[in-house]
Amino acid sequence: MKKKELIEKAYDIAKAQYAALGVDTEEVIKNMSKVAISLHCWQTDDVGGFETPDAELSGGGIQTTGNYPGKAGTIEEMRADLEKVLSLLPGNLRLNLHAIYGDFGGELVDRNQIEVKHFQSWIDWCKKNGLGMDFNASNFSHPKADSGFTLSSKDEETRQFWVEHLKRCREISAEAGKQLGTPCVHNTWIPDGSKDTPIDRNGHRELLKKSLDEAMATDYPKEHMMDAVESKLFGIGAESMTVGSHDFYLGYAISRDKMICLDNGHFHPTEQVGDKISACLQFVDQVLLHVTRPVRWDSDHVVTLNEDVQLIASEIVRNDYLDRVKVGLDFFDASINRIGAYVVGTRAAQKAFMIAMLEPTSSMIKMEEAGQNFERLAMLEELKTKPFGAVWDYYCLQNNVPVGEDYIAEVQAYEKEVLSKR
Ligand code: RNT
Ligand code: ZN
Repeated sequence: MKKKELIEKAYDIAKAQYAALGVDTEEVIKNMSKVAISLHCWQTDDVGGFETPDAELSGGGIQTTGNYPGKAGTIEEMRADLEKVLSLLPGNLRLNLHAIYGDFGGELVDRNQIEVKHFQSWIDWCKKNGLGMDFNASNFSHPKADSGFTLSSKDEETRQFWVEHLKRCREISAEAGKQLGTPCVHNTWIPDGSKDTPIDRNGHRELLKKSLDEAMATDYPKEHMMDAVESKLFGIGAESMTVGSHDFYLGYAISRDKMICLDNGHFHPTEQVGDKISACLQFVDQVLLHVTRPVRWDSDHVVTLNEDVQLIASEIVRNDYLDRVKVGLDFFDASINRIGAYVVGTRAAQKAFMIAMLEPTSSMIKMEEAGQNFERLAMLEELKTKPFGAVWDYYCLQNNVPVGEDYIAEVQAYEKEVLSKR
């Protein structure tokens, strides 16, 4: 039997099996277009950016490990890599850009000088590729971040420098959202914190609040840009205190009508971001996610289809929160083929959403409300071995992207033809 026929046949059987549970797989496939995943540009080059030719990630307690050959060194290489990635992914995608990835044309443009013109070619690229764009201020890999404090710095010049950076990033975001006709989510994450026990936690938090208020004083229409703030528990070199903790930013987001960004590598290892979504959404309008895979710490391993990611997706789908939760990815593994990393990680997140949609939620809520907890547990277990893969394969086939493991060969070919020659 031909491969295509096999996929279709398997899908027909799966469709009937899910129908028996009251789940319409055709509807699920249609609804997958509502899941927009923002592809973080920084997996292409280990968060290096284009400010200087050999830029490397430094500071801020985030780091890549590994030096697998073939990383993107120029904007052209990065775009070629992203285009390859896009060709291997089904579904609705966006681009998530960091400010250090501007099109600076070899000129040294400091962070407090960036302008829309440095990102116009990215906006055009997004338009050409049918993508929405999201954006991030870059408060790391810079001498003015070396002290460990940026927006919460007690050095007024340093603080002002980063306030200016953030202002400009928001302006660029608003313009990108305007031009592309879809709101650009601007996320603020800063590394500010202290390696050893600080005395004045409060002082830095007051400064961070002040800086954010100053930088966000300009209101942009929500159709153009939305602000998110990202908390963190700790970083390497900032083990004892993080200024922008979860309590801080949740309070900030609620009081200023901002989005809270939940990165699932930024909490105590037994906390689940999936559990936080419905809690936060009682009080904030929208949530931004950084989906990642923390291994023992905020290691930013490539996302896989694990229980944490599944709970996140299930919570969003069960509660019909797809329009209130924006999904971004945040991982950077320099030890494996970077294109492959994107495909594995993005597909894993997409699979989690599809699995969530294949759940007969309303009948399971009925069980729960009737106190049928054995039945609920049994269903949760049984659903794990339903033929999800057949629906996923069919979805990829319909989207004209490689089905199942077929993308491996495509990534290998790209490595041979392009990456290995860099
Ligand atoms: C760092 C945060 C932040 C970064 C990116 C590069 O711990 O997760 O989101 O990973 O902005
Ligand atoms: Zn993050």
